[in-house]
Amino acid sequence: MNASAANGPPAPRQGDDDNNSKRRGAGAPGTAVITKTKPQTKRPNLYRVLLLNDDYTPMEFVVHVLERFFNKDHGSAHRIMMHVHQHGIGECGIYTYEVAETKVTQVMDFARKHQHPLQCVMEKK
Ligand code: TYC
Repeated sequence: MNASAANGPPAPRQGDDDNNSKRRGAGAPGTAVITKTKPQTKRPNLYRVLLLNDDYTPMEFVVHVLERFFNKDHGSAHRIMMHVHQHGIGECGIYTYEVAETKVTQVMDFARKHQHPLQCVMEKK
């Protein structure tokens, strides 16, 4: 058995050109920086914000919520409210995670403040 096999590779000596770690960075002879070729446009995860039906929240309150927090015009807000009323659940909008979370919190806080049981949730698309 030779010395290298028993003890691992020999430690590089100061001034030993090819094994000197001080010369291993970009720009050292015989090295190159690998250039990324992948486009840096990653699509964000998107989340649906949904309203749930209940028997107590007034229809006009739900329409107001859709206008106020989801920027719907009165006609669109009324149509979405009626969809939720008839089908039990409906989509208010699609947003990135933090925006969706903020909408849900705003709607839940506003409903609680007015003592309505309206529920708003988000789900990953
Ligand atoms: N079902 C409610 C009523 O008849 C209206 C309603 C619609 C409530 C949509 C919640 O998300 C909702 N007053």
